[in-house]
Amino acid sequence: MAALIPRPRMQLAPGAVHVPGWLGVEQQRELVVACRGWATGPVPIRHTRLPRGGVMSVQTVCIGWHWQPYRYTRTAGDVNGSRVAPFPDWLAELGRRALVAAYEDPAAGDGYAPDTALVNFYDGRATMGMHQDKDERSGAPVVSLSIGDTCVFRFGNTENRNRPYTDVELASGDLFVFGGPSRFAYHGVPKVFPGTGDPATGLASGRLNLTMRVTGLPG
Ligand SMILES: O=C(O)CCC(=O)C(=O)O
Repeated sequence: MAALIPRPRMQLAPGAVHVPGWLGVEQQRELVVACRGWATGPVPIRHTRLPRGGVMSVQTVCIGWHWQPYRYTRTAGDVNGSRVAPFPDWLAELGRRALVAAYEDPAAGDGYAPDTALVNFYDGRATMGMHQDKDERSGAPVVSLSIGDTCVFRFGNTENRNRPYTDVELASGDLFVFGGPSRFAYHGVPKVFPGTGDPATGLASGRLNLTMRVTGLPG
């Protein structure tokens, strides 16, 4: 859906770039279909359990490598013990194109080889607290794609989860990349706005977010 007020590409901090409306509706539909497939197995989507007994409000399914607090494994010992679905080449290619678009540099995607993606589903009440993506042994950028309901994405600093931070709205089709000096910035999702997505994406309600990462792990 074309925005009434154009939303320009914006660099929030060095290495952290928001590209509104990067994915067209057809690409979003294809991603929704893929995510639905991964959500059913071999490792089904679930609410991640935290070591201190909490349960995350988002539902997550991983591909390539399975993330559980706070490590990556090939098999999902905290779910059903199965090996996660492989990370497809087409998604890695999408990741490379995302870097070219975000950094406006035709060479930005060269050598980028994401090997894991976390797919998060937010219902209208789900949120994600401020955290760093730091279980990867690589400083390669994180590529984030959003589909469905708009959310408030809070992008902070690399020191702690408090201010200074910037709130941006991530809408369906938006790309957000954080790499370079921003790679280990704290970030989170304090709010989702139910009913703001476009059902033409194939997602009738809720928000999907897919983050591609490079684990830096062997094999
Ligand atoms: O949903 C989002 O936009 C952010 C997801 C996120 O921070 C994560 O998966 O670590």
